[in-house]
Amino acid sequence: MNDKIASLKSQFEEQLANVLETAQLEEIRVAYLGKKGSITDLLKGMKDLSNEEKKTFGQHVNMFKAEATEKIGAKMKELKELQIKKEIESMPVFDVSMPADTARGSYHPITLVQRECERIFKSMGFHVEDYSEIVTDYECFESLNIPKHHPARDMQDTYYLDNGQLLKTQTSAAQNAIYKKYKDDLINKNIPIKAVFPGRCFRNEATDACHENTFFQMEGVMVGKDINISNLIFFMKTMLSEVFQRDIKVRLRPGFFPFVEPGFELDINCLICGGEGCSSCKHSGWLELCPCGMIHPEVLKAGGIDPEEYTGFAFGLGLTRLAMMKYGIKDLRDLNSGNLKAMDQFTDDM
Ligand code: FA5
Repeated sequence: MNDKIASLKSQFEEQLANVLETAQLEEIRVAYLGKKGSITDLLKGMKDLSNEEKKTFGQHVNMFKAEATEKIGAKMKELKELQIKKEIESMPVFDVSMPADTARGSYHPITLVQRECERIFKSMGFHVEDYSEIVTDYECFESLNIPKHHPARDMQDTYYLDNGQLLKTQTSAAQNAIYKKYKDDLINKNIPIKAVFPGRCFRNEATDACHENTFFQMEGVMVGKDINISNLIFFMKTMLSEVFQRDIKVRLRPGFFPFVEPGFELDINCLICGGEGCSSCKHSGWLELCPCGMIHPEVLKAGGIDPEEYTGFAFGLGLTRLAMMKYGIKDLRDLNSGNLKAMDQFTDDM
């Protein structure tokens, strides 16, 4: 019987030495230690032995069983470690000294033109103000001489909240707050109000190459003694020549906005088609960019400023359209597309 153990042992050792995978090892475990395994069979065969033989043979079989169990366990550990090592070796090498990935992202074209405009107006003594995107009906319309049921509201349908507030349709919605914020300095210290306030605007309208439902404007106001249309034209011209760094053809034509009198539309010659007409400018050769005008007396009054003593101008620059012209983007909807590849080509690294 002991010979039987010895030959099984050497067979086991040989098989174990040739194992390369865990599945193979499991097969060996079952073949020797399983319910119908060879070692289990040896134990079962002991019933025919004498008590004395049972004692020594049983001892040897149990020693072999313990030894086989331990060796299978150790082999399993070894194979698993080998497997992990192989996986690690097959992973791509992470080299800390490699140069950084250059596709790091960049500022959005609208952010770039907004910052450029802020820089230009700051250099001319304007404050840059921030204002909320959710405003009241008073801020967006009534304080701007647009009472309820005024037809001018039809042009600026927007998204309303249950509490009656709305997503602002125009940056003009901040005018009233700005006048109230700075009027004391104007009245008591004769410091003119000079502020620009960029912001996101929302309108429920059909979109096309030059209209989005979400777009950016930058409002600007200047209020003081004897402010007139020449001042307005000067600031508009300076801003455009600084942004484009070259002469740009513009035209000023009458425009109606209830909060200015007189009011103008400032159009820019389409830089996509050079004025010949294309889908970006609705085939007119011109793009409405910056409506403006002299602030209506009722609007100054609503802001706590006496229109008999002070005058001012206001403008509402279409920042999204300015980015479109500056970067030659044919369809401004691309600007909201979130397509990094499309945007990357227009912008600098951060
Ligand atoms: C206004 O929003 C007035 N608040 C501007 C203003 C301010 C006039 C102060 C007088 C004094 P308008 O709706 O035209 O005006 O919009 C102004 C500019 O915003 C447009 O010339 C255009 O450049 C841009 N704009 C308007 N609607 C959209 C739109 N749907 N998509 C992209 N840009 C738009």
